[in-house]
Amino acid sequence: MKDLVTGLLAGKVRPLAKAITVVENDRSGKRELLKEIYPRTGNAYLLGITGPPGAGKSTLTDKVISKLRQQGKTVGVIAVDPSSPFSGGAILGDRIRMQQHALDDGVFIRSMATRSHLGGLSKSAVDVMHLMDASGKDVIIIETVGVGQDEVDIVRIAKTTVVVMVPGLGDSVQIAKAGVMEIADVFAVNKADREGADKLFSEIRAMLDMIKDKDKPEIFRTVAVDDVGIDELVQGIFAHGDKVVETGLIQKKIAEKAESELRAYLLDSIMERSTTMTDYDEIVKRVADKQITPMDGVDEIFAGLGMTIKES
Ligand SMILES: Nc1nc2c(ncn2[C@@H]2O[C@H](COP(=O)(O)OP(=O)(O)OP(=O)(O)O)[C@@H](O)[C@H]2O)c(=O)[nH]1
Ligand SMILES: [Mg+2]
Repeated sequence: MKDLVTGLLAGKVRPLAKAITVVENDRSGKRELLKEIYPRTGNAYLLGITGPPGAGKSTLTDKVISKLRQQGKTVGVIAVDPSSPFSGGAILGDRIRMQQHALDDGVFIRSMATRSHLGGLSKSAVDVMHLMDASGKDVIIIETVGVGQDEVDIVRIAKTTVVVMVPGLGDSVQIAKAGVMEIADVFAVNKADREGADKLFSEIRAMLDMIKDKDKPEIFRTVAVDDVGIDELVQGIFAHGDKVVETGLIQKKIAEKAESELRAYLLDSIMERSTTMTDYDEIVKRVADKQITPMDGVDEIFAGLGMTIKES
């Protein structure tokens, strides 16, 4: 364990890979490992990239990695639950799309097909992020498919969140519905080589004008496959990061991140303990049979766990 931690903190590739396996598979030693490295985290630039399936997030990530490497920065990538029907066998798709970095020791890419059973960004994704952070990666990119809760979670974790949009997926109402207006720090209108990109650009701008009078996210046009617009996007990302630090918003973000992590562990730990209780199924059945309310069921579970709830 000591060697593992030392190697990891020194930025070595194999200890990092090994540590990730420990965390992902919930192996013994995970707790101790995280405890050792946790104080050494918090230095990486956490960059969220989210958007609908097949929007070109991985292709874009691949190009962003190249720019960051040119700037001498080391990069970690976590692709959470890549599940797009577009790339069919998405993890393989990610490998192919980012394989030019496979032999680069300054880049570490991990695809994870895991998701917390409660939905949202899985704990292990966050723990893997900590490992990469502690191993000294300058930038960690977290790619998530933007459907539902993940987007909200990534926003609580990342310093900057890029929302990737593509023409042809629907009108402005859908943009608004998806909730992306609230979470985007930077927009990338990708596949700008396609028809409808200008229209999408204007729609996003109009929507932002409607809901925000200051701190409007910048919108960039990109053609990820052709490496077009990536320089500007990367500049825009770091400009946002600078602003977050200048305005002091970073403190709020750090606190939110901690709370979000704590919450994930809290919920998981309660669920884990509850569902392994002997009479858990029995309680579920009684709720189904309308013998008790879900609220009473929770009281019984908590009582079974030796916890008491004060009436509020
Ligand atoms: N025309 C065009 N195609 C693009 C562009 N960027 C990506 N693509 C293509 O879009 C498809 C999906 O790209 P990915 O990078 O896998 O998209 P993704 O958002 O990561 O997909 P998932 O992670 O599976 O949701 C691939 O066939 C890419 O080659 C672009 O700018 N223009
Ligand atoms: Mg992808």
